[in-house]
Amino acid sequence: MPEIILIGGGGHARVVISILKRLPDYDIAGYVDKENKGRILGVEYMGNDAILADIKNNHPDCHAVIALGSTDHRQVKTRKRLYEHLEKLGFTLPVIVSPAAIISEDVHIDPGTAIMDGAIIGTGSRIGKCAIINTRCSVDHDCRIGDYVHIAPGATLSGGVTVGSESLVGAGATVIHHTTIADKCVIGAGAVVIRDCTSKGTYVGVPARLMR
Ligand code: JB2
Repeated sequence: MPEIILIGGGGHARVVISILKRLPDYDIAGYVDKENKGRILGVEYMGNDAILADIKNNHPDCHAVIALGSTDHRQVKTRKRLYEHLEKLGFTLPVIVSPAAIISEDVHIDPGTAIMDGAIIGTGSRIGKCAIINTRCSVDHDCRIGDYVHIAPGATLSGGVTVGSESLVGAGATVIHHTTIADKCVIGAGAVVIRDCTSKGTYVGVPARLMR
């Protein structure tokens, strides 16, 4: 079985580990974090990011999953930086799909993206690289989700929604059908988006409005 390492050893990483353990696909070799958090769910600490090149040299077929999930916008930048670094080092970043997710026919998901427990992806949807479709999200038919996007737990995207790259959709937010969210937007938890969010910024409330 191919080996996989996790990048990050926090809350989201523990959720990813619990999914990986239910999949028949990988042996978890360890996790890489800025800090040594000891064993997490039985997974050993390997070192900080400086060790990644050595890991790749010693385990040429090792895969990697970026397991940082915070809805803090800085974390999106960190995930992007780490993804580009891991690609340069030659790691493969597979798509991780929870066995408890439902993925319809004719869905395309780019590398490095994780689909968590209870998520539903409707037919015709396209999901970019290194995105997180978190626990119990609903992404209905024909959605377009950009690179590094995080759809937080319980968010609902109706059919034909576009979410631009590096955007975050907060927990429990609702986005009505055929609306577009620009790149680098943050949609607050529980917000209801009924109009396009055309410029980068933070949108909150019901209906969602750009915060000044
Ligand atoms: O550059 C980095 C780096 N920056 C932060 N490289 C590596 N290898 N690791 C990094 N980290 C590590 O990510 C931190 O040291 C920390 O251990 C981990 C982030 O953990 P935290 O628990 O703070 O956040 P999370 O992203 O795992 O989970 C948050 O977001 C999820 C979506 C939590 O708030 C969860 O509750 C939430 N479900």
